[in-house]
Amino acid sequence: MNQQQKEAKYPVATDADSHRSTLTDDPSAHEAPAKSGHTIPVDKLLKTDNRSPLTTNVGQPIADDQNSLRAGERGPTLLEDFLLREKIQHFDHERIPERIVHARGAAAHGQFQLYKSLEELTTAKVLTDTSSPTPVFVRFSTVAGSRGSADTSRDVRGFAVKMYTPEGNWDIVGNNIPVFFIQDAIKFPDLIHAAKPEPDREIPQAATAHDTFWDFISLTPESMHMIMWIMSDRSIPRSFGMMEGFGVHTFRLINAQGKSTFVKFHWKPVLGVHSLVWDEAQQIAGKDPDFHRRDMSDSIKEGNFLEWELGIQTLAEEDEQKYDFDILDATKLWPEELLPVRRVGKMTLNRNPDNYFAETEQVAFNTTNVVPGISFSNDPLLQGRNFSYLDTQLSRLGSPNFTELPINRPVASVSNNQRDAQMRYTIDKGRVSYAPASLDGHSPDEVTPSQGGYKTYPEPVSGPKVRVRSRTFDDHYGQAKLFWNSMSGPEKEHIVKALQFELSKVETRSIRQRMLKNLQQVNKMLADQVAAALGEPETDGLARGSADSVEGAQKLADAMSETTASGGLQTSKALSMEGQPGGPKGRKVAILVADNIDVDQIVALKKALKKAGAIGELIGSSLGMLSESMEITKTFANTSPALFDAVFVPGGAGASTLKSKGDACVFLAQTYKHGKAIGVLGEAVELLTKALPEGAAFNKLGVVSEQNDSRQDQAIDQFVASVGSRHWKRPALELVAA
Ligand code: HDD
Repeated sequence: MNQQQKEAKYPVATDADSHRSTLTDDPSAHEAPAKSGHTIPVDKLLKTDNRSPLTTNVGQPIADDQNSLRAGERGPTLLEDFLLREKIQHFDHERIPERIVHARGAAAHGQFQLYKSLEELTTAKVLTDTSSPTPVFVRFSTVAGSRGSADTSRDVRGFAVKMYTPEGNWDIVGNNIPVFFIQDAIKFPDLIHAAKPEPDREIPQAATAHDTFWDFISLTPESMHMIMWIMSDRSIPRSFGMMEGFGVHTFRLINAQGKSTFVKFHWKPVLGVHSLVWDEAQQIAGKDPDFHRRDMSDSIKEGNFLEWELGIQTLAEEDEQKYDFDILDATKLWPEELLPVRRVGKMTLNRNPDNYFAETEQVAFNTTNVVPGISFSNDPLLQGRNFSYLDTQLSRLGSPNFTELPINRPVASVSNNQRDAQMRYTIDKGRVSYAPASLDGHSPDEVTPSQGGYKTYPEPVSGPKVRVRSRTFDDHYGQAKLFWNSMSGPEKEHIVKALQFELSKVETRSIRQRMLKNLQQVNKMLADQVAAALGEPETDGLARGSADSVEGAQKLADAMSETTASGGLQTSKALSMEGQPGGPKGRKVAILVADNIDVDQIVALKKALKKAGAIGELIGSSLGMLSESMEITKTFANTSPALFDAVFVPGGAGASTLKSKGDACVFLAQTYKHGKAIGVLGEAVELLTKALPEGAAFNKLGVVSEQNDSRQDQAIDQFVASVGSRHWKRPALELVAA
């Protein structure tokens, strides 16, 4: 490269673009791009300038970054080459340990806006001050897989929210399931060791379908309620924005009079709760392992922000013992029919992080990050978590100064006598780093509770020191039954199939049999259906019947159990995903195309989709322009129907060409099988006839087909309206070859 070429590639820096990121708190000192929402410390530290001259980490300008320093053109590399050594050594140390659980995650920035002050319940400013929104950073994760595993593994999803409040950071470190596997934190290492890949061969990755997991579960009946959730479609969400979030534990809110109220936190997605089916989840894991994180960042980029309402369930202190479940037991939920969820504010995720490592990887959540007016209950799982999070950040991020990392810094000012340690950035002035101190620049003053200082709720406690589990935690099956009873027929079928899949992968028969015994405690029909797939005898002489047959499906739908520990409820509507708000918003439609397809219909469809908040993507045999303004962005080879919520084929001669393409037929057949919306117009109706078996649904159950030109607009509207719905009961499903 001659000098002129070099200058063209690396333009000479001007004063305006030569600054680097610094640690000043003055936002005007940087040229951070315009952002929506509030500024938090991480924004102020954003390095926006990549056009300045290349330098080492101490600012020495670098003239040649392509060649190391050698003794002679073909000679050995010299130790003197400090440029080579700095670059390679920095690279050698780039990785930090991944999280011990929840290693794979994706995050976004946003804000929380409270609707109305909750001052009757709490003094927390974030829950009493409606005047301005609180900045938030939210990380979603899977639990068992490594950082490079797939998004759509069957797993709990972490739902960790960091609120940068004026009284310090408040973290709700929750999941998308309201209960947990175990009641006591002392069992957490066992649970995770059992769920993670088996230690001899490190198999399987990001999957619970293996012996050690089910061995532990089969010997841990308290996990059965959680198992019902995990085996339901809740553990394979359609997108992060279509999941509920739960704080899981019982917390306390404390008001200005010092009165405490028990509380559970919920995040209710505005788009409703929706899931994939297992077949899709497995395909997506291969076709697009980044499915969820891509969906979130694309949605935000397109202005389709993700939204949840914060919900609270509250319980008066004096009602602590009112129900037949213990509110300190994290394997139990509070049925919403008994204790309704009050929606108190809205969280909107509207900005993608700028740098995965600096923000999403380095963010550190902690259940002890609470603010005045919010406190803990004695839930033994929460108490153990309150120890674990700070501890894990120390080893993962390497120093107690991890709170100084930009993403972890509070907006509230920090002032104390803690000093030094590795990677300290703050430069504390003066001689005083102790209290009490009389010397100049004396220590920061304590803040009394009346001035807003944090005060632990003075709950009276007494009793002998004992290692026991309270008898009030004894009921392990009652709420598992409530969950089972509350499922619709198709939801029950999906649970059965998930258990059949998982347990059939367990190699040790005694573990499978022990699991069947546990399942019998939840529901005999459920256990029998699973036993059938495992080649085990029926348990109770109950007629087995395949869930695939109409009678079998009905029997399963009708199979109920007598509940306990559920406050007298036999079912709870809130537990089922059926009847959730739905529709096309946030959905993706595959539009199959070939040369000479009807472009006007695509224009009309895209317009209708846009209006409904959905998007359409063109899929053809190769990339390229279909018309002057319409681009084919995916090929049959690089995508899959599993990545879309619906499929549409316009009419025209091109639709007839698609008839000779097996790929197009598979696209339609699989979309039919997975119960998703299909729209075909004109000549494409014949394509659909070819793709589906005899007896399949046409013009009903989410399949829209219209040959008549004059009715195409209505057909498009009808198709768009059915995008986002699933039709589980389509005829001839067992004949579909896909
Ligand atoms: Fe945990 C991470 C949620 C029980 C110990 N946990 C972690 C994350 C979430 C949860 C969302 C990821 C945070 C992030 O995105 O960085 N954990 C839960 C929930 C639980 C739960 C909802 C039960 C109700 N966890 C739990 C127990 C323990 C831990 C009982 C230990 C006693 N969890 C950890 C951890 C992690 C973690 C080892 C790993 C990475 C991290 O903390 O920052 O400390």
